[in-house]
Parts: sequence; C-alpha cells; structure tokens
Amino acid sequence: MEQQPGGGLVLNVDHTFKILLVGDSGVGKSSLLLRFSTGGFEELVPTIGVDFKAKVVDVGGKKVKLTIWDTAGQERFRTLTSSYYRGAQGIVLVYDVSRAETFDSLADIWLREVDMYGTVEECIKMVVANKSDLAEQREVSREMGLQFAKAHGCLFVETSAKGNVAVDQAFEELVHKVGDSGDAQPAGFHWQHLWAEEQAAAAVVVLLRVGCRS
Ligand SMILES: Nc1nc2c(ncn2[C@@H]2O[C@H](COP(=O)(O)OP(=O)(O)O)[C@@H](O)[C@H]2O)c(=O)[nH]1
Ligand SMILES: [Mg+2]
Repeated sequence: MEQQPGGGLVLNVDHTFKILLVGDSGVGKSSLLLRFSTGGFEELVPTIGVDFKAKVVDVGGKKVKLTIWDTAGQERFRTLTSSYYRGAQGIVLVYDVSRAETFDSLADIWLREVDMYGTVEECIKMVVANKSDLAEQREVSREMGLQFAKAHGCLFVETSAKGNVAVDQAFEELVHKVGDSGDAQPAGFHWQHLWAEEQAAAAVVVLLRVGCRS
C-alpha cells in the first residue's frame, strides 16, 4: 500500500494471497512465521485473537502481497472463528514431530475446521512437520506425515524453525502452488472485499498516517 500525493491509497501489487497457519498450540506456528518473515515483513496491527503479517513477493514476474495469518494463542481454546478461514487460498497445517497428539489433531480438528469454514474451493493445503531437529524425541515418522498429506491432497514438508531448515522452501512452494491454482484475487478486487479484521487494521494504518502528516 502506498500513499499517493493526492492522499489516495494504492495497492501496487498484482495479486493478494491470504495464507493461514493452523495447528495445536506450541507446534511452532509463530516461530515458522517469524523465521520466514525475517526480511521485508510488515507488521500489521494485531487484532483480537489474530495476528497477521504482510510481505510482497515475486511469483512468476508478478508482485504478490501475502497476508499470513497467525493466531494469538486462542487455538488453545479451539475458538478460531470462521472469519479466520474465510477467503484463505493457502493453508499451512502444522504439527510437532515430537508430539504425536499434535499430528492426530490435524485430522481430528484442523482439517475439519478447514473443510467446514474454508470458502476457497481450490485452496492449497500444506502439512508442515515442524521441529525436525528433535531427532531423539521424534514420535511421528516422516513416512506417516507424508502418507497423511497424500491421503488428504496436501503438500508436505518437514521443517525446523529453530534450525532454519526448509522454512522458506515451504512458504515458497505453497505460494507458487496458489499462484498456479488460478484462484488468486486480482489486487483491485481484493481491496474492495477486504475482510473485517484486515479492514479495521488498514483503517488504523490510514489514521496513523493522517495523524503523522498533520
Ligand atoms: N526444537 C525446536 N523447537 C521449536 C521449533 N519451532 C518452535 N519451537 C519452540 O516451540 C515452542 C512453541 O513455539 P511457537 O512458535 O510459540 O508455537 P505456536 O504456539 O504454534 O505459535 C517455543 O518454545 C519455540 O521456541 C523447532 O523447529 N525446533
Ligand atoms: Mg503462536
């Protein structure tokens, strides 16, 4: 988003992708986002229960604004609202390879929620097996993760947010798949249809900017 001399706001990107992180508390969702976000990330205003970050990336020569949504811990109470899922084109389902119950939760909770509340038919899902550095404590084999991902039509990658293993590749692969799916919203369209939370955050940014100028 850029402020024009006349005061109008312009999104100078070709597309906007909404990407979500879901999974049990403690699996490393925020750590993955932090790892991916080092460099060129814009912290948007945290709203109640949801944090999101925006980053502009290049996908096949087009400028794409990613808004990556993370929970602010309320997944502990299983109270993610439907608006969290609405319009998501990419969904990252994270488990911790050292805690089998977080893997079970993908089927028991998170995939169900995605099916129930997701609104984008062609949405790309990726299963991320995080904490691959914890070899000694591993409870979920790579093979199990891969089988599960295949069975549910998801991409699969093992990562370590701590060791910075495969984190960028995971997000990049997902973003490219979303770009290929043809379900990306042109930026202009998306601007008209921003979801309530993002709109509220954008309004605060505008107010802050206006405040700074006067
Ligand atoms: N060993 C290891 N610890 C990790 C990794 N990623 C996150 N953690 C730790 O796991 C805990 C929970 O991480 P956090 O990102 O807050 O999880 P969230 O609740 O899913 O957002 C923190 O103590 C992190 O430092 C990883 O790849 N390896
Ligand atoms: Mg978190």
